[in-house]
Amino acid sequence: MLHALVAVAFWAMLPAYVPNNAAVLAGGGAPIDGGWTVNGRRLLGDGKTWRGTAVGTAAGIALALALNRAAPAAAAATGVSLPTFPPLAAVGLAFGAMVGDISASFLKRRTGRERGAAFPIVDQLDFVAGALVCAALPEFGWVTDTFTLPVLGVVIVLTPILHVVTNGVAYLLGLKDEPY
Ligand code: CTP
Ligand code: MG
Ligand code: K
Repeated sequence: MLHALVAVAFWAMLPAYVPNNAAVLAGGGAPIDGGWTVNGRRLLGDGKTWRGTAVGTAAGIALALALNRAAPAAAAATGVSLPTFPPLAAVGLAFGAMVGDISASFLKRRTGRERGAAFPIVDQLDFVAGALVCAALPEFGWVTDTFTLPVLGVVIVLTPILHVVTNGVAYLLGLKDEPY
């Protein structure tokens, strides 16, 4: 029972998890805010780039399409009914994860946090909120069918743990400047 919930939660959120990690690998180049400041603080900061956002979104969409192909075999192997991603849900999850992360940077700058500063809980769940909202806009029924309350509960508990572990590993590998 719990293993099925965890499997569905992880599977359904994967297209939203991967964009952040792909953005870290691809990041660099022109910042989205073009250096703009508001009240002396950057609108978003140098950590949110066009390239990171584009590559992150593309990676999430590509992963969703790969999961769609793998779903029958994965379901047979695990005995768990795993969801497939309608195209607009795939785009919403991947792009929404980036939008959530970018929105958090906007909030960080407005609250005086410099680029790279930690913002506990927001750092760990911003992309979940962005992904679910942006997937629900075009595919509301799919989101409510897939992310039932128990699945959503697992997502909210599991995501911060995964986030801390993957970012810690990326930091140790020298891919990321901070371990969060
Ligand atoms: N990145 C990017 N574009 C994005 C998101 C991330 O290029 N849309 C890259 C940047 O190189 C960024 C790194 O991934 O520095 C780590 O991402 P993150 O921790 O989200 O950014 P921070 O540098 O910590 O900046 P912020 O304080 O605004 O979150
Ligand atoms: Mg950071
Ligand atoms: K972040």
